[in-house]
Amino acid sequence: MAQTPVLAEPQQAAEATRNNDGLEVLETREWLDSLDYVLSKGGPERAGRLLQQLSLHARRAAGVNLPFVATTPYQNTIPVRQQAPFPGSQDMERRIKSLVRWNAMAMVVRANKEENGIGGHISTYASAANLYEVAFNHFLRARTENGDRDIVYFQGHAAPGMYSRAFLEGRLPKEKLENFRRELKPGGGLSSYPHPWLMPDFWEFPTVSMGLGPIQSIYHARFIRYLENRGLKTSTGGKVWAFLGDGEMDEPESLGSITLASRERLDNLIWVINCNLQRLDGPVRGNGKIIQELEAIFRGAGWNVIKVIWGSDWDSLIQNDRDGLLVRRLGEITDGQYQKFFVESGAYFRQNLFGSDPRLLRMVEHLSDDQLSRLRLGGHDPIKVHAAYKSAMEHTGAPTLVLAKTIKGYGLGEAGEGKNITHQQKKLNDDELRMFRSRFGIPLSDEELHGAPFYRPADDSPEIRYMQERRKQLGGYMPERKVRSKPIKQVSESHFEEFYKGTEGREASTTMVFVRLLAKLLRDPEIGKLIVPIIPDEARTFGMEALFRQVGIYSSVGQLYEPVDMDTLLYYKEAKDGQILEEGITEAGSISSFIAAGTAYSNHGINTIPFFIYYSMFGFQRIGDLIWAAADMRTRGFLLGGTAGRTTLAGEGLQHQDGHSHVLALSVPNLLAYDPAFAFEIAVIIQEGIRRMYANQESIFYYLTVGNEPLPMPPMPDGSDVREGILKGLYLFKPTLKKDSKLRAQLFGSGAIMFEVLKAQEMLEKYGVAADVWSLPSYKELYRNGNDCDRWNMLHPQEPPKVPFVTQCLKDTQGVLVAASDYMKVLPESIAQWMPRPLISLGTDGFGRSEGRASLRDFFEVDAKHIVLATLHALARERKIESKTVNQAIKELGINPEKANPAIS
Ligand SMILES: Cc1ncc(C[n+]2csc(CCOP(=O)(O)OP(=O)(O)O)c2C)c(N)n1
Ligand SMILES: [Mg+2]
Repeated sequence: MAQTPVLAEPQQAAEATRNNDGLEVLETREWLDSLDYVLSKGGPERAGRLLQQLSLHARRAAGVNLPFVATTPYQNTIPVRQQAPFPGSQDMERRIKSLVRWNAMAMVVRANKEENGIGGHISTYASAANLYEVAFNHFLRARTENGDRDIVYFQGHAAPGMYSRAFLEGRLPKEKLENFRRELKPGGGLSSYPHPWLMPDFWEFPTVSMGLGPIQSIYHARFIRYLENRGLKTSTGGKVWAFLGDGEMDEPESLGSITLASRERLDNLIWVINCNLQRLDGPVRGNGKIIQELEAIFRGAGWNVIKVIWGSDWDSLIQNDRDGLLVRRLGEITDGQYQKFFVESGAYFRQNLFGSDPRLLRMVEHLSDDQLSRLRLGGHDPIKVHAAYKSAMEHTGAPTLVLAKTIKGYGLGEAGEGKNITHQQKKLNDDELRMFRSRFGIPLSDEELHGAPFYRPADDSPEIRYMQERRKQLGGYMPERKVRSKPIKQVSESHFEEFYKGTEGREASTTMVFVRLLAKLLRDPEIGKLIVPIIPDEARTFGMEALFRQVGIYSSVGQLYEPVDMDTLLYYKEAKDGQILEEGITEAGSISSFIAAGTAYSNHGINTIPFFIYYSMFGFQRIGDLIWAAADMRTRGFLLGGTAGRTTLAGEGLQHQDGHSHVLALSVPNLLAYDPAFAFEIAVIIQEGIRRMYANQESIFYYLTVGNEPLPMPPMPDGSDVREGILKGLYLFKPTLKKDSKLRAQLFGSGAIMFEVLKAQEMLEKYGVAADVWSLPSYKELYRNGNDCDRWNMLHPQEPPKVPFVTQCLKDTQGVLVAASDYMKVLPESIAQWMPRPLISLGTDGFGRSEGRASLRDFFEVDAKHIVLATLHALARERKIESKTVNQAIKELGINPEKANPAIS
């Protein structure tokens, strides 16, 4: 028989060997033996090099192209022999874990007994308990040896487990646990999920809106590097941990920024994804394999991926699987089928998993059906999870992802273990409680079980002593939120003075004013270094390129190339200690940086002051949920909606012109929102913002809209009440000089539309109307104040009533009231109820258009001529003038009364 040319004709060779199965098996065995020899002599690295050379040789000699595979076989990444030994007492930690499990379950069951439908989750923590307990006992450091700390994002709806642990640690009294999800009970309760706003001493990160924890953890880890590279924090090896769900990975925010983490080599970041294969309704990937899918994605993105699939019970099976039959079979089975195995008997498991091949059946013949059904998964095995975390802690040069396979509702048995309904399971009957109790060995008798009582051993019990000792070793309890920074001193008045004077006729946009003020603040010896400018690729749009050179763009590696504009004054300067976070086109990433910088006062004891400037349309509308999370987290800083206003941003059209961010801003309780018209208003607001947030340490943040229309900035009017008026939202900017006129009006303007109002004031004189012009930089502040007064008055019927600020300001005024804004009409209307007479509100309801400013303002009916018309109309309504005068004005002003309504056209 002619010898088969093995390398020259691979296809023929494959054919020949396929015809001769025995030969292939023999040949494979010989190669494997040789490889084993190399492994034993030269170790894994030598073996790896050899395999690479083999593949290279095969490609060169015969064009053998190994198919690209992003995944590794369906087995643990860390082989048994490389597994770090488990340092603790497994028995003690199992007992503690059981106690945490019990009380977490009891908390939800009791809450729902007390108030049907109050909700809560049992099955999520049940599946993740081991992932947390190994971390709490061995890894999560409240304080590292070097004085740093680990930052931990806990999976939001695993909160009962964290409360339960805190109860055992003696940090939360039983009464609080009894009031889980009943925060309004006397003495307070526990919030359903992590909310720093509601539990400011406990929770740090609100994670329950899925996807927000993952992206924030990446930007937080990167921000820590930024602080270190800029010398604001010493590098002491703290890690950022994020515990996440496998279903949660479907959120775009979860995966959208993972390459930033690898690009920035964030080896201070560890993600643990609890792969219980289920989400709320059912399997995450019934017909696929979520662990393999995520492994491919993250390996492709450059992460270090550690799979923890099989527990120690599987070790010998997998080690004896010399030909890889078992691992191949395990890799064939879909997640949906695995879920079925979890709920079925050992016999079913044997028949359906191992029954596909007699050789597989032989591998498990020494195990009974019962033993087979109890083979533990990796995520439930402390030894495997510990080894994975340890390896993650030691990995350098890239972030680590731990993919841990678990069963959702682990331990719930018939009540929901592995079942599709498990996520919603909130009640356990007495039988189910008994089973749970027995499975986890909780020392409660059958009689005691009814009502699912909490159980905490005495302070000096071995379990409590052990867990206290472990936490002491790791620097204290977690989670815990503390304000770690000291207040800053008030910023020097000198930075702001220039803006009070105005621009003496020169035109400047409010964006330019803001950038100039920012440049000044950046030079301040006290706070300059604390400022964090954040921009999603719009610096040139906002005229901020001068800052590139002034303070540099942050880059963890400096600048490894010669910038193309090196010979210009304002070249694109990247530097390791660069101050600007030039985030690229990611508003979600930028707001995550904003949050990291705006919470550094508590997380790291550093008063960084973020200024995040972005296209206003891509703020509240696009990343509103992250802004909501920022509010919950007590983030401090300034959001700047640039190129703001439906008619001030010319040309860009429907997708870009923002006429509603101020309406959306109404919804965020601790956010102050301003639409300033003038340079001095911006100066006053920012000065006050820094004072309140960083000197007074208030848990508020600011939103300012700034426009790009060049306008002459006037000086600040005299009067001690102007500053107060700006901050409270209303002040008289330009009173009429014709006080004795019979026809009177009060006009209100803000933002860029203020200048249309000023024009209207002049035009109205021709119609004999004397109008006062008010600047109204914050509808939100006025709205809030009005509501506050009304509420107080309602609750205190016999006290002298409080008078809303709007009412106070307008009490001595005369004439009709007209407001014009570049935002929706509902904004002025929101405060009309506290005005002394009816208000006509002009606003920009509707879709924007690609057009110039004048046409846009005509189209949306917010320009000077429409303000004039509205004023005349209001006067006619009050019978101060005749309707024919209004008709005449419509003609004179060139208004087409039959034009389509912009609100719906
Ligand atoms: C943005 C968002 N959408 C929907 C929900 C409602 N929700 C809460 S938990 C959950 C399922 C979570 O599944 P997974 O991430 O796999 O976590 P597990 O409970 O399985 O650990 C859903 C849909 C939410 N909290 N956030
Ligand atoms: Mg899940």
